[in-house]
Amino acid sequence: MARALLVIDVQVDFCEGGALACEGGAAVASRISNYLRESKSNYDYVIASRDWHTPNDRNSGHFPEPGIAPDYVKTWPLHCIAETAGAEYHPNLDAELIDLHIKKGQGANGYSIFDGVTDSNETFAQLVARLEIASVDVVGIATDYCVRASSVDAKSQGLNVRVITSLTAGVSASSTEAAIDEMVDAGVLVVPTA
Ligand code: VGL
Repeated sequence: MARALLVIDVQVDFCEGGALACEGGAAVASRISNYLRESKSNYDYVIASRDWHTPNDRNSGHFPEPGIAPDYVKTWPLHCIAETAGAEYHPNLDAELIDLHIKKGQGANGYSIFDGVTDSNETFAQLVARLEIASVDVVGIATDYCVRASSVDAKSQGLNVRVITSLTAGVSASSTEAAIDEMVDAGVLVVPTA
């Protein structure tokens, strides 16, 4: 059975200067690159996701109605619009070290990597089954949204799941704390470092 590192949404818009910046995002991107240089051989696959929202569309309520402010809980400023600079991997993430790429959130909230597909339209769940992935370590942005949703889904799909918190950044401290409790309750192993 295989082991994978899931690198969630380390994108320009989720880091400092981006449309939905998470504090520490750019530093997390650098730390993930360093971690990969040291530890890539511990994984059979490195799989990265990107939020890839549909332009000129509310993406199933992920973006507020025009003229309404986002609440930063269920609605968000426009971010990670497909094919735009904000949707690219952050430059501090060494994308050469990624084996497989997943896009999610096309017309949808897409918080979980399980909502995503490869460029050949294989679902993430199909990919996990085909590659016989049994264990995943999860890193990336945001701890309290896409890392949480992806980890909890992976656990509910029967995988062994660890989240490495020093390689994550969150939207807010309070929701990150709540997300860690939720992940632990779901049976995810939450560890500070690998
Ligand atoms: C995310 C909020 C809104 C994430 C995406 O990648 O965690 N958070 N959309």
